Amino acid sequence: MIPLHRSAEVTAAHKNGTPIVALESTIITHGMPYPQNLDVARQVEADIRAAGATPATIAVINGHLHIGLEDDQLSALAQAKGVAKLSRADMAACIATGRTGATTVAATMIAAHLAGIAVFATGGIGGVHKGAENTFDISADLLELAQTPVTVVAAGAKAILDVAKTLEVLETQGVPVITFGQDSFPAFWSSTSPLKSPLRMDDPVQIAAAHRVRAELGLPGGQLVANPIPAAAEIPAADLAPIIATAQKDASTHGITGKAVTPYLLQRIFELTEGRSLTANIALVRNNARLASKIAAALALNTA
Ligand code: PSU
Ligand code: MN
Repeated sequence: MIPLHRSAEVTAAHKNGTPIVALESTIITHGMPYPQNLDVARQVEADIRAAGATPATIAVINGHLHIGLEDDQLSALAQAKGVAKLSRADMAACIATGRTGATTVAATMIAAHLAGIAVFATGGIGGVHKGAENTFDISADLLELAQTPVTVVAAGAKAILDVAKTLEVLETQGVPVITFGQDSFPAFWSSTSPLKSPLRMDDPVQIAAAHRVRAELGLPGGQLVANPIPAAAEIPAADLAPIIATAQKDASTHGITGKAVTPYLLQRIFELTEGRSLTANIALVRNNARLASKIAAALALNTA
């Protein structure tokens, strides 16, 4: 099996059976600008430690699969240029050729599962893009949730996606979509959407129990936990709609396709909101890290 390079604190947490929360690295390299990306990555790790769990930021560095980064590695990754964006399709090639790549939700789930980590916190998952009936642009994140047993805590799906179609694909793929503490499915920058969440739970212990029961039933795949952005940090959907429309128009004018679509839209929305989208993004990722820590703690208790 391919060697896993665990950070010192992840190695210790494994030995002690204490909770671990995986974190992706694409959000650092492709989701936010430097230096805010590094500040946020450090802050989210600190939030997880403060909640009594251990953070494991995942990335491929010079062909090595890292489960948990030391601070110098995190800092280098946040500033590196030309880092590959790795989804399920890209991971093996990146490792085989000794390159450096940041893991998306899909690739982070694969690596976390290999490393025995069951809970993962991020900002938003990839989904079905608007216009997917023409472009077929559906994130591999959705199919990963159907096959890899990791519980992913996100703030719902971004309004740059077709959220209704995203929920349909998740349902078809048999992925439980559990919204934490409310009936409405959250829309990333906004705490609510017009869509009802398929499932709701109000207690992280129940979410951990559902994770375990899925495995006991012999069902493959994970769970998507949708955690609404804290109300104080949200951007109303009505404010964002015209901005998203502009960003999407710009993407098509510039011929942006494939893997470049999500990073382009995020960057454009950051510019058009004069940084407000990033402030909201930071608040929701931190909120997700805290909930993921509670779920990981509940799972660790039951498996100890
Ligand atoms: N959502 C964000 N920031 C991000 C991403 C999503 O708010 O950086 C990244 C995640 O890594 C996610 C990926 O897995 O984009 C989805 O990309 P695609 O749509 O190309 O599958
Ligand atoms: Mn895509």
